[in-house]
Amino acid sequence: MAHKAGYVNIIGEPNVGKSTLVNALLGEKLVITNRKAQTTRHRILGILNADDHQLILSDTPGILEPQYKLHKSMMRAVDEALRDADVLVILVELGMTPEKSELVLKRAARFEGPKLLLVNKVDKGEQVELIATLQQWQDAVPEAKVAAISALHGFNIDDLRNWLIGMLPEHPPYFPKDELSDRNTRFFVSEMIREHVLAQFKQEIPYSTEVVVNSFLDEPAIFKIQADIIVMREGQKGIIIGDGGTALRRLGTAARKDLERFLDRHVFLDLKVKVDENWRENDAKLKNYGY
Ligand SMILES: Nc1nc2c(ncn2[C@@H]2O[C@H](COP(=O)(O)OP(=O)(O)OP(=O)(O)O)[C@@H](O)[C@H]2O)c(=O)[nH]1
Ligand SMILES: [Mg+2]
Repeated sequence: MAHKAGYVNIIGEPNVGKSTLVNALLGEKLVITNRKAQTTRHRILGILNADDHQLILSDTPGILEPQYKLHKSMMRAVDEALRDADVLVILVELGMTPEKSELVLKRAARFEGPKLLLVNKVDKGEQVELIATLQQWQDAVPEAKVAAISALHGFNIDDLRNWLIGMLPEHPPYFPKDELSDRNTRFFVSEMIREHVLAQFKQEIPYSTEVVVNSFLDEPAIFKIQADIIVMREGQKGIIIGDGGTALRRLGTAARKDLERFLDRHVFLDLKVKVDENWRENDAKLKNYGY
């Protein structure tokens, strides 16, 4: 039996649902999602394994005009995804138009392999609007197969998974068959903590925060995790800690519960908040933080 394997790389504007789509195709929550834009900062692979195929899904940061060095690193991750894709998925959402999607379409035009253009969040609109929208995208990207999905509600996801598997080239597996991602547990621990920062805090805080896991001790009955929440100003530190430490305690409790589910073990989570004014602009710091 011939084995199929390949990279299906998903690109699109911030917040269109790329990470939600990766989770939906995997059938489990791997990558973090949030209603705020710029949630994903790295390229992250999610791997779907079966006896005769290996579908490698690549989540990427949303495409934007870089404002600082962190953004530049995020856009390098997108460019890397354009280079090694076997299939490119261009994700847009209902309400967007090709005219206003130049940043994404220009990048997608550089890719010469098979393309899917998927209109996500179709649960939010009417049927007539959808038909016109699909036609608009088909005219703008004639070489792509265009389809409607709802990543959040699972609409067309099973069909999509089958199409994608059908489009994979014959190739031996790229990763051992028991691997679910190219990222390690420690990476997902820091992302889960950051997801709770995104969920609990507003305005500039999500964009100014990085989470660094300093120690991750696997002891018989418990994981002991110490992580720093890095922010850019004293004021942000004060907000994250909250009056008498209440906000930080709430964050710690919520993150710990998620981590216990993920690690299937009791977790002791020690969070510290630190200020590092220019981490988003400093090459050495970005490198140190994995960008
Ligand atoms: N109604 C609806 N909402 C969706 C759908 N898919 C995703 N969302 C929501 O859209 C928001 C953004 O989803 P993400 O998956 O984080 O989007 P993303 O493209 O990965 O965003 P960035 O990583 O910031 O670029 C979240 O609030 C999702 O729940 C959908 O099919 N329908
Ligand atoms: Mg994302």
